[in-house]
Amino acid sequence: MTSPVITPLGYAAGASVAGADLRRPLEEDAMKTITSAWHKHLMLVFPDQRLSPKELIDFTSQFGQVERNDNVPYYRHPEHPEVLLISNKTTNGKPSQTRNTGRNWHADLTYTDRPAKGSVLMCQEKPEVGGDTMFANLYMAYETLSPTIRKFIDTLEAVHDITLIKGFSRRDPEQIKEMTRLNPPIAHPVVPVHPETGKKLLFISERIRNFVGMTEEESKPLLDFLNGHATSPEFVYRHRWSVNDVIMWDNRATLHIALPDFDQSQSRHMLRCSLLGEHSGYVIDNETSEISMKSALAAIS
Ligand SMILES: O=C(O)CCC(=O)C(=O)O
Ligand SMILES: [Fe+2]
Repeated sequence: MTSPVITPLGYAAGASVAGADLRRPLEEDAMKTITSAWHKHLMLVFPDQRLSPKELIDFTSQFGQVERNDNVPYYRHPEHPEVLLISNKTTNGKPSQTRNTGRNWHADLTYTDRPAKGSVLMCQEKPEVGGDTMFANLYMAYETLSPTIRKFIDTLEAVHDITLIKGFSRRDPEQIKEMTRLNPPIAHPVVPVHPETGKKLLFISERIRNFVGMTEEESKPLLDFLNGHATSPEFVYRHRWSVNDVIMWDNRATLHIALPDFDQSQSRHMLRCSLLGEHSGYVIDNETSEISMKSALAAIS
């Protein structure tokens, strides 16, 4: 079989992969080509793939262990817990709880102790125009910071908080309660080393509340700066979907955002599988937040 052909789509991220049929197991050579393109381009597009949920899981499982989504146990495919339904379609007259998923810059599952290694998203239905998804390259974000700020953030940890998902408070109250219980605030390093490429990156997100040891007030200007910097247009690839696109991103080295730039009366229906990431971070317990509280009080006294 011929090797897949990789064509870059953007400078910061994105490449398309032709000549691979994702319904079949990838041969060793194809796997090597795709994995190295994934690390280099961070986000790959496989056009014209029409996968069943099971085939999507099987494809994903070639890159690692597939996440079962136990931390967000509501939006799963009824027969396949590994598959999340990201959709604006109503079911039994009820609006979908995922109709506004991904509306701020984030990486998947950073509110858990195993942020996803990668995610695979397949487009089954899309609006006539818009409904694009953007990806930002977090290596470039880190490498373009000044040495002084890099030194300051190199040892920082950030508190990721599920309640900062945009539109979270408008979801079903019972589900909010349970998801908040399952996912207490958790700290992850701001500058991790990517386990496969060995490179440092800026692991920022709009779902961070504060930096560990800093108050929210102290954290906000730096957070705003780092989020704005990481998502500068020159670090971003914007994907305009076609039906039957399967995309796969490196969730450890990118942020993404799903844009609401489309006619909401038209269907947008996607299936997502994620890869289980490595263990990272620690839950913010009372003692840690007490330290933040004391410094917050010190700041105003
Ligand atoms: O619907 C999209 O384009 C992406 C939504 C999202 O953030 C995700 O599936 O992880
Ligand atoms: Fe996401």
